[in-house]
Amino acid sequence: MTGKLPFEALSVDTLAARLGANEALCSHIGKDTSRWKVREVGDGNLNLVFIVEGANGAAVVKQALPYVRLVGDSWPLPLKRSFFEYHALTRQEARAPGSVPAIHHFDESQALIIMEYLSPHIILRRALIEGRQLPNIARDIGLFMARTLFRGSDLHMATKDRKADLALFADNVELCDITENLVFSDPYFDAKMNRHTSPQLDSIVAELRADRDLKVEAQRLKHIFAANAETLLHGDLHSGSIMVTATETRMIDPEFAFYGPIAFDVGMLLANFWMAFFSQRGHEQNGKRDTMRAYLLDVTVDTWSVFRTEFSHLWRTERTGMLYQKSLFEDQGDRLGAEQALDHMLHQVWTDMLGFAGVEVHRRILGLAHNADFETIADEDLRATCETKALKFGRHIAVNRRQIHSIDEVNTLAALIEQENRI
Ligand code: SR1
Ligand code: MG
Repeated sequence: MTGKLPFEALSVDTLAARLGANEALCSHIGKDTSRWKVREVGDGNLNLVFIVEGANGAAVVKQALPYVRLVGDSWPLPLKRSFFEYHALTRQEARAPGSVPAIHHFDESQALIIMEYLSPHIILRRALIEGRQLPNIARDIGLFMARTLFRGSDLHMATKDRKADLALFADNVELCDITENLVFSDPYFDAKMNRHTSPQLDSIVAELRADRDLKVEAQRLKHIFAANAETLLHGDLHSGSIMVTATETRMIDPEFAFYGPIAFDVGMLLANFWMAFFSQRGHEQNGKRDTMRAYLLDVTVDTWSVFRTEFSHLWRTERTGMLYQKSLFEDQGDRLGAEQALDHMLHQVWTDMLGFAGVEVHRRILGLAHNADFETIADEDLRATCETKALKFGRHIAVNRRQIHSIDEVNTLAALIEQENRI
């Protein structure tokens, strides 16, 4: 395919004819298209995703559609998100090598990326719903976040390069707009596309929407999200954007990438572990999930700890950008000054991270885009019980984030709410 043809969505039936001459694809899976097997496996909210198997291997072909797949063509969405995804993947690979799928080919006009087929990886969210404990996720995701978020910022990059990237990703307007509305505003009023488990949640939903402190906090967080262009974010780092095996972890789908606050990726990710925690009660048909619950809380502790430790390490060894220059601190014999500034920064990330986590929990239960952790609980009363606990937890950490000082404190609260002893 040349890059000049007008956009046309691929299908299982047309893919081999359309991409049969693509050198990158052929070199990875074999050029005999009569032996290609194509499956469409996309179950996300936005795009088409195909797995193409040939005589010599397999690859993934991901193509953006000119609308939101979840809603249909009544909600147009530009193809350029594929461009941002491609550029985010190349930066993530450079900053955290081995953490994302390898890119084989990018075609801007067809909005498609051909990339490594990760096998036998499955989506992390699915693994957590099934009650599987992955030993390395906290380490792998904690490192990924620290490395990409530190190395994409003015703490590390040459200011000219960072400003060029800031300008490049600033055009990802429509995907930012989705987050700005779906995460920070829609859950807190009766927005058109919202839905929730009804009638079970009706009263708590009304309570949350009437909660002035919560609404103000959500808008303060939206303000930080929109105004604090600190680093290149993944932008949609939830457990559905991570693929795992027992030992390997890869981050996928950074089409929401843009320059925003460090705390956003961290908060969204931890929120998804806390939602997995609160949903376990709904997945206990084959036995109690007590050890899974304990595992999930341990994962939040370890992820935060790995993130903090690696971020601190990079602060001490790779602080080459224009912020908190070594010339002001270490080079003046003031190592403690640099440590003080680091503490300050990590404290800010901690506080904002809790807020972002709180609103992420809310939007997955009250907004348009729900998650399978709760959605796959068929018994609606049981689902609503799990969701109610998560909503209370989310409200508490968002509104009280400045008074919460440790992740153990957060997890003690989560455990008490889960046991219905608190709030
Ligand atoms: C209309 S898109 C809904 C959600 O799907 C994506 O994965 C993002 O999380 C977005 O908010
Ligand atoms: Mg996605």
